[in-house]
Amino acid sequence: MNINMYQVICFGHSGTNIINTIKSAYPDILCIELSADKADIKNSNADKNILLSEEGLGCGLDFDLGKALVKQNQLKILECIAPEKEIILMSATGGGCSSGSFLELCKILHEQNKNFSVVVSVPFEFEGETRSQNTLKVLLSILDFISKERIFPIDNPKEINGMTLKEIFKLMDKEFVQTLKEIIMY
Ligand SMILES: Nc1nc2c(ncn2[C@@H]2O[C@H](COP(=O)(O)OP(=O)(O)OP(=O)(O)O)[C@@H](O)[C@H]2O)c(=O)[nH]1
Ligand SMILES: [Mg+2]
Repeated sequence: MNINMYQVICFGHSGTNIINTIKSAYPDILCIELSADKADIKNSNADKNILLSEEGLGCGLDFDLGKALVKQNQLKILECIAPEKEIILMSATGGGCSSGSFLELCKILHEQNKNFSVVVSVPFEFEGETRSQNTLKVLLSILDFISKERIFPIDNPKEINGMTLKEIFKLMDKEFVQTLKEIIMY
């Protein structure tokens, strides 16, 4: 299994947790974190971290802001991407970065004729309408930028009774790592 051939790009708060879980399993894989929230960048074990906004307060679930910030930082982001490595974007969609920034980067990579895969999860219904709407926007447009064979969905756990949100998301982080492993082994 040659993890040196791959690079992983993640988004927002969930992105930091996904990357940190990946890094504890595969310390040598190149990871890039994009977030508008300076706390995510501070907590991140990624090799490269890009703070998308100077304020550093996150996107506040604003999909369009997440998109705009990636557009503004396009050159900086493209500079961080290793040209020789396969690109895997991973996102727990629902937030401003994890939906808007993620979708905008898919669009940019498509325009640059770069091949990439995506691994995505969707928010739980109980997380509210705004998050569902953000995810819906991703799902409605993503096929404009990538074919469905390159999209790897993460299922939400069915049995969550008695678990805290933190425990649930930790479980999902592990699913992202498992899917990464499957992509690499394939
Ligand atoms: N795998 C995983 N998913 C998470 C975690 N925390 C939250 N999520 C999921 O990820 C979705 C997006 O949340 P965040 O990552 O916090 O969103 P964000 O991109 O930081 O949003 P903004 O602050 O608006 O930019 C949520 O709706 C949850 O479903 C986590 O630690 N791991
Ligand atoms: Mg956030």
